[in-house]
Amino acid sequence: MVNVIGLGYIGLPTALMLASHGVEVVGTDYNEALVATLNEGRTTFKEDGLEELFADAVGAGIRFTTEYQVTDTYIVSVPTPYDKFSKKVDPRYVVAAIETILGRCPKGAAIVVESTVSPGTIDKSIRPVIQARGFVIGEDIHLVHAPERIIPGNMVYELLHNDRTVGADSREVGEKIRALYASFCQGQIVVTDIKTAEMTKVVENTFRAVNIAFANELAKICRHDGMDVYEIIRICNMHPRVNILQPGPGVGGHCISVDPWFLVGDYPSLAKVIDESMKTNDGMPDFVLERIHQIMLENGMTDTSRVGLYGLTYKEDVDDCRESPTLQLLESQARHLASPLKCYDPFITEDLVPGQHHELDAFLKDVDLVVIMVGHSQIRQNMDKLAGKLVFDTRNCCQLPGTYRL
Ligand code: SAJ
Repeated sequence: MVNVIGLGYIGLPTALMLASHGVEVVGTDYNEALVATLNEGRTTFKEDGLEELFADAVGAGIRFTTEYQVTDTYIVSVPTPYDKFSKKVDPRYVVAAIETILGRCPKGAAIVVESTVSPGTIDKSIRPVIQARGFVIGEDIHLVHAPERIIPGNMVYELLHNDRTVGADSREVGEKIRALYASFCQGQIVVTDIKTAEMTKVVENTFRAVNIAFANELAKICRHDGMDVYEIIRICNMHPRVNILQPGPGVGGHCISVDPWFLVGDYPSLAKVIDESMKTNDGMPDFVLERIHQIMLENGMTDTSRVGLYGLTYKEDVDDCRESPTLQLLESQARHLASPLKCYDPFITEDLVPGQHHELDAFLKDVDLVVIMVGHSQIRQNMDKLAGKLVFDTRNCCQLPGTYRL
């Protein structure tokens, strides 16, 4: 039996996938409300194919509980935030989960850490915790790091098809865990050592962050001198060895906006390009705010309460607002201006911020300048509703004449 600890964006789909492929699984989370929701037969976030996967897993006998189980295999997928001052990974949730596991696991159990950690974290923060309890690693406990690579918005497909990395101290344990993931994963599963696995995960997300920062910097250069950044990137990307990502209003989510900081925190004098890139991306919500002011000035607008931000989530067609550029922009704006901007997101039903609407038509009626912060399918399919409004599109998805861009 596999006990999956942490039933969030990664742990839940992983547990469901294992269960629906014949593995006996118990999912554990300390959040009682979350466990109750799952036990009532409801999923806790929206994702293509998740409902069907959930039904399959429930049919196959998956159980959800707040209790840690006694078993020989644990998968830990709890959050790893970063300390905003030191920029280093904060492994406290992983450590707490491991300590609880150690309180009940049998001798010889394998603990697979899926949570993203910076290179060396398992050596520095996890091994000492295990050793302090008198366990011999490699005999009493086997440690594995198997970081996840699935992208929100396409998680179920990517869980099945992406290649994976398994880092272990010994080949034998690595192969055992590879076989577990191979129960559902159709991609290649590379077995390597733990520190390499830690570093590859952080590097993958850093590569994407740096590429987006490059696109954001190009957007600023092009804005400065009246060039069309989207057309320039489109043409450059026709070169067989160029692949530039898209500029945007900032970088959110719990991965690309967080993981690269781990390298800056651990290697401050070496990670220069990464540091600058993260600052560029973090500065984008303020850049958008400045553009909003310029556009208001150009159009003789003075009332900020007639400005509306479309989209609160960190990217299109997900319901996740962690590190969302819109929330960062609103925080910045609150420090400068009296009346709050209006906002709306079809994926966010609860009241999250002041000035929030819950219906597209009412939102549009209430504003003169619409700022597209997120290119949800909803707005892409309803562009005609923006006719007659001033539109500032930070995602390059609106073709209406006169649309302002980054
Ligand atoms: N973004 C841009 N321009 C782009 C692409 C993205 O501004 O061209 C922005 C998005 O709007 C969003 C942020 O970047 O705010 C991050 O979104 P994303 O779609 O790039 O990535 P995530 O955070 O949803 O998922 C990433 C993925 N990593 C890589 O592609 C290397 C995913 O595969 C990882 O599993 C995930 O991080 C994770 O959990 O680490």
